[in-house]
Amino acid sequence: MDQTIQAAALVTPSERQLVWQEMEFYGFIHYTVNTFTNLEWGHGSEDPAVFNPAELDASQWVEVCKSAGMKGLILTCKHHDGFCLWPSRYTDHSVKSSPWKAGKGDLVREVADACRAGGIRFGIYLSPWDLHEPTYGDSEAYNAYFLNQLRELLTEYGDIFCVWFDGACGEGPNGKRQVYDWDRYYRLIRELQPNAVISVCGPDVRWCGNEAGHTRTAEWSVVPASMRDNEKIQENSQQADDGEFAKRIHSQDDDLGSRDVIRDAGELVWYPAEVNTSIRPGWFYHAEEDDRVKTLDELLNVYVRSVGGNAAFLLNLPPDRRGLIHENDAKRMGELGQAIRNMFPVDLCAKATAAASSELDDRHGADKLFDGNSDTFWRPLEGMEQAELIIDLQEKQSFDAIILMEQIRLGQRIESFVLTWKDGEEWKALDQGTVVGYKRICRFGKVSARYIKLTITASRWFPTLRSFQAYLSH
Ligand code: FUL
Repeated sequence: MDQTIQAAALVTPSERQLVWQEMEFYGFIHYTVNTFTNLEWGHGSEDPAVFNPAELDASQWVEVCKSAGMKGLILTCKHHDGFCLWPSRYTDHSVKSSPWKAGKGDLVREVADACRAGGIRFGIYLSPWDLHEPTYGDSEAYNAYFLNQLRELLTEYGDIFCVWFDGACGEGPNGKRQVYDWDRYYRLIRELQPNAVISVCGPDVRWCGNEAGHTRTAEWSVVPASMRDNEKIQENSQQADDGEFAKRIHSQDDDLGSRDVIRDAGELVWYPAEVNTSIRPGWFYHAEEDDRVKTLDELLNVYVRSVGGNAAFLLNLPPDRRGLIHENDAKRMGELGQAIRNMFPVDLCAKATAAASSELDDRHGADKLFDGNSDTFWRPLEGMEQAELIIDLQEKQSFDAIILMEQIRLGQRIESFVLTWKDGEEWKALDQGTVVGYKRICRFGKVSARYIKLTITASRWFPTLRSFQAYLSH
């Protein structure tokens, strides 16, 4: 048995990464002075007086997110222009200098409270790059400023599920050069919000490498430790506000974790992917994009390929100058939620049984695929890299989707699989794929069958499976 492959199979997620992965789909809110100046990247010299939404309603944002089935929301508390959506003690460049609520407003609080009231989780985006703050570029002084701001956000707004650090910086050769003290930022987050994941320029959640919603055919959560290198993440991030970056799809390699890649990669880490894109071309609201909201098909496609492709889906919704998510976007989100519910209405495997080519013992039998318990799972004997499961639906049923989930507490192991269905005495092709990981959604033309076969054609050391579900969309 190849030592590297066994070592790869043994790389497992932290508890915070497991909890985060179960969130699957959550929202991004880009809001700041840019919303009022019609820019994507502010300059840092904006007058806080421009920030004055008359109808801002954070509970509408939360309701829109929930209508699509999102389980959380991340707010740009400070974007690159440096304007703070909370009344930070460390700068006046914030909502307290704006006419909104006569300078008494705190948008971070309003959003955090609305999330809590609506039963979804709250996360923060704090841009390390800051075009306003005078200490930026004086590395030590700015690091102290940044840590102070982080401390405010991490101590005054309740539970935070995610701290999202952007890699973008476009200052060019004549710009200020700030050396970020990432380790101190991370230590503070671990101390104050130990359950929060640190994403993108952080060790817990990996940026998928593009902003266009492109997904990999095989998304590995076990990748070389070098993927966590912030310098590299920053190099690949947006460098200029030219409207082009968000459309580019191949900003990173398509294969980050196959046997060929990991064999000589040295240390491996659990670093699962997040796919982030915006519902419109821009991250911030622009009235001229009101008719350029992504179509339902486009959004569904990204949803299935990300959530159903071992990644999480972070979808941006930019509120407008009123302080509301525009009607067109809100409508599309409602449609998306409905379409997702229609795709997976009732699990047809509730009464199914299964026969496996190998089972470790009774506690890891194939019946565990259908018990709805996220802790239990099927696994074969050690060293069985290939396996076969025949699922008996008890009667003939029609279905057009199958969901597979590995028990990722034990790592990510499946490398390829084939699904077939029994037609008389013949097994006919249904679908095939590469990795499974947390979740793989397989969709195909409707078939009617009593028996389905899952053949795991390659895996690392031995595969696990926590759930097998079948659905007929309507
Ligand atoms: C990028 C930023 O430059 C964009 O403005 C946006 O915040 C996006 C999520 O990340 O790198």
